[in-house]
Amino acid sequence: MRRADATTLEYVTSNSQNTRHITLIDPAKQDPNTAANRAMVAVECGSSMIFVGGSTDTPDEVVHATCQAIQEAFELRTFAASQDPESDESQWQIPVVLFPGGAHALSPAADAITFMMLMNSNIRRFLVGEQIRGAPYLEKFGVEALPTGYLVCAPGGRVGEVGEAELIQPEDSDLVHAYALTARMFGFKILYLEAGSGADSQVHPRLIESARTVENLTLVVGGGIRTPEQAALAAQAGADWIVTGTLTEDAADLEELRQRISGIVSVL
Ligand code: 1GP
Repeated sequence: MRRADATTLEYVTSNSQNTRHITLIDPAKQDPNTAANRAMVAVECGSSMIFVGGSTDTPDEVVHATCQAIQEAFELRTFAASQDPESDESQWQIPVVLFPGGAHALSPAADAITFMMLMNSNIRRFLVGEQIRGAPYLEKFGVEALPTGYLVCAPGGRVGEVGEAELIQPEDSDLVHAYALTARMFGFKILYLEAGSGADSQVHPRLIESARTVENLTLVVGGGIRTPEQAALAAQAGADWIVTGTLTEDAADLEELRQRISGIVSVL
């Protein structure tokens, strides 16, 4: 649930001294109740946003049930915190944001959506086609669009394959800079540098540094980040936000998840 006094875009693009952390929850990978428990642990450990999405073929109902379960859990925690003078209810005013694989994976229970153009895709569908299908739905249900340029970097993983992305290679710093400028000139507020979920290497810091030189663009970096050292590398290179997903999915239990997310957040 988002704060009442700011849009999600204001929250995402606001200046923060530290790099902030996003926990990505793929609705295809657990039931809604487990997703809500994981999201609560993530927020307790310092995640500042929840992304819901990832897989390419998850139906609306599953995405919606997951968003609803997380929102209800956060509302209950906000209420509980409001009754306790020791607690800070704003801790639970954390946006739940769709990170869709396409126009099928939407939910009116989300606060916002990363409304993305996969900028280095060779397929029209990922440049503008899915967006045209999704836009009327988002308008109807009042889901806030976060204008995002999405750029898949090597190794790229499944999103690189499905999206037929011309992968950005570690040495392509001029190219990533040109993409970042293009994103800003299109009016995108966010640039998401993606290495692919579960990637065996993260986005090269050189690419993050190059994108960072373009002003007025909030940088989100994800894919293949599993350790505090990797998170620190991305943060030092200039990421405003770091996304982790697989880290949450393959934690054996909530205690292990707590340790993993706390470890990442502690170095940001
Ligand atoms: C995927 O960037 C995200 O879109 C997260 O990747 O699953 O590797 O953390 P991981």
